[in-house]
Amino acid sequence: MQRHTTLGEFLIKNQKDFPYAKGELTALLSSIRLAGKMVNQEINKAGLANILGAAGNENVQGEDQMKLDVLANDLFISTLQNRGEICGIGSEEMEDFVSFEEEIHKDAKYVVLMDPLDGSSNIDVNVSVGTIFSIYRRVSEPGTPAVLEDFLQPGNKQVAAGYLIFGTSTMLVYTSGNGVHGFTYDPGIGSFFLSHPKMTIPEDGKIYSINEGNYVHFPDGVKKYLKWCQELDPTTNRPFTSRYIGSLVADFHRNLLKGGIYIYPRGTTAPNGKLRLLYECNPMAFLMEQAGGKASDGYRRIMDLEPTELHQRVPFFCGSSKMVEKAEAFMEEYKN
Ligand code: P6P
Repeated sequence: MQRHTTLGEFLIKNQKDFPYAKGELTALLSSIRLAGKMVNQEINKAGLANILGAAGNENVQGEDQMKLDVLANDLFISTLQNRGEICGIGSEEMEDFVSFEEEIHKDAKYVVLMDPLDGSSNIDVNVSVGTIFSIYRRVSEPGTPAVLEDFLQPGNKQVAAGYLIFGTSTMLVYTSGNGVHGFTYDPGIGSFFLSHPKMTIPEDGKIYSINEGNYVHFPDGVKKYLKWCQELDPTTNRPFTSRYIGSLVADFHRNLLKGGIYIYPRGTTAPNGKLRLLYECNPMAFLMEQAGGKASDGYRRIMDLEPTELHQRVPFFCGSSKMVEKAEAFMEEYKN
């Protein structure tokens, strides 16, 4: 009987691709898979279990912390802490990173940065949300507490990255530097199955994703690019289509499959843009480059930016290489 490969089987078959000790990536992704299943369970019953609505707290970003944000953060931390491979986690939902210092962590070589539930403001209206994760080898000595430098590494040092998207179906999409692979969750069996091997983004596209409500605050280069996208020119498939879900993982996933560009630029209300470098832009940039696309801050490659703070924000241009290059050309021409 023909059947799809499970995530576990795929990881075992391909662990030679992970340039470190055998089985470590499998263990890392297995714990993310387990936490993903638990978060999926909670999201699917959110409307019933009175876990909708703000938890009454604010996260470090000053945003209302939805109850599921808190739950997702706790689930991922408790699951990842039970692995010996990880010595610490940085999360959008926590001001500082946490360091794991139990006996099982004495040989831990990795740290994880994550946005446990991105786009969570969409939960109440039943729109797709996601989890984003980024994995690095620690730079400090194994057996010692994790330090900030373990987390403030440029994106080009990532060993793996991915996301879970909780949409019409739940998927886990990851890369460890050998292409991008997508797995769809079958809740009846409780397993993720390989549904999208070697995902690649079309070199060009005609979908642009940006919150045009902020138009008045955009840099001139973005304004000029948007007007270019909206001009009538059938020879270049214009006008393009505007699609913006307000959930980075959902917009990214659609563009990855169909081609397109996602832009969150700087603006007077967000002088450095809104998205965070370490646990949103870097992991998505790693995936995008592995899928044949590009990711920059409008000028510089995202994965070459040297981080200075755990929650720092950067402008984000990400998608089909030809679309990102066109937007960057406008940014260069109308630099302000
Ligand atoms: P705006 C969600 O809060 C998020 O971080 C991304 O998932 C999403 O693309 C963006 O912010 C939406 O921001 O300002 O357009 O509502």
